[in-house]
Amino acid sequence: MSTPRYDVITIFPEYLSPLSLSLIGKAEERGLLATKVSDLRAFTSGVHKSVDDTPYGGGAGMVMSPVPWGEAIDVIAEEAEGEGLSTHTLIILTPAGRRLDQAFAYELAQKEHLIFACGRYEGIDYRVTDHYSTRDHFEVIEVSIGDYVLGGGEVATLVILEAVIRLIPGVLGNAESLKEESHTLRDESTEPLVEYPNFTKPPEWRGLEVPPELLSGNHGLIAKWRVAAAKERTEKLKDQTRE
Ligand code: 5OB
Repeated sequence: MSTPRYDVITIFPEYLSPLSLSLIGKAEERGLLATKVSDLRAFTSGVHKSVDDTPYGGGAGMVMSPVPWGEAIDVIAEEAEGEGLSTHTLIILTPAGRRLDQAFAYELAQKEHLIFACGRYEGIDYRVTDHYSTRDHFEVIEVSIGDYVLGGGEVATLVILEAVIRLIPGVLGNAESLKEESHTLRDESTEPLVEYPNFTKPPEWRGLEVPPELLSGNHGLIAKWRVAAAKERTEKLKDQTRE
């Protein structure tokens, strides 16, 4: 694949400043991907730079106008096409969208161009979803990061980008850390397990000892202990969401 590109459209560009830090920032410096944050207000006309209006049909709150969204998305798609990218995946952040999980993150990591539309207020006029769903070279996916309310899509975008970018070949130094991690770890019966607990030095801390199996040097014994510990941890987690 060509270098993937990640665009974010928001009325709070500074909210996305973590993109230039740490793993994502380093990956961009190494040329493994490109990111760009665009201010939705730059695509408004008039002195008030308004991006929202009252909902048709009445009700609380404000709805984001489709007009600046259409302008912004079209300009960004043209810019990406100028760089040789031919298909655009428009991601609209909404609690009504498909829930992010690890399998979905892998799917998104295969896309060459993601455009994140961060809504505020009561969301974006639904014609934006309808329009780009039928446009050539576009697909639209509404995405949620979980069943809770947020003020807007900005933090959800950061979560998705962090999950996706670390899956891009070359971004993580160690391919093993991708193989072994939580939600990928499975036992023989293929029930998904959370990760086993980890320990490091010192061997005793505040009266607590590291499980002796992990100090045994016996790799068969260690593997057995880890599967059992992961099962136990998975069961404990299930208990927390049972009444
Ligand atoms: N809550 N995922 C869960 C979300 C969300 C809220 C959003 C966007 C994605 O915007 C208000």
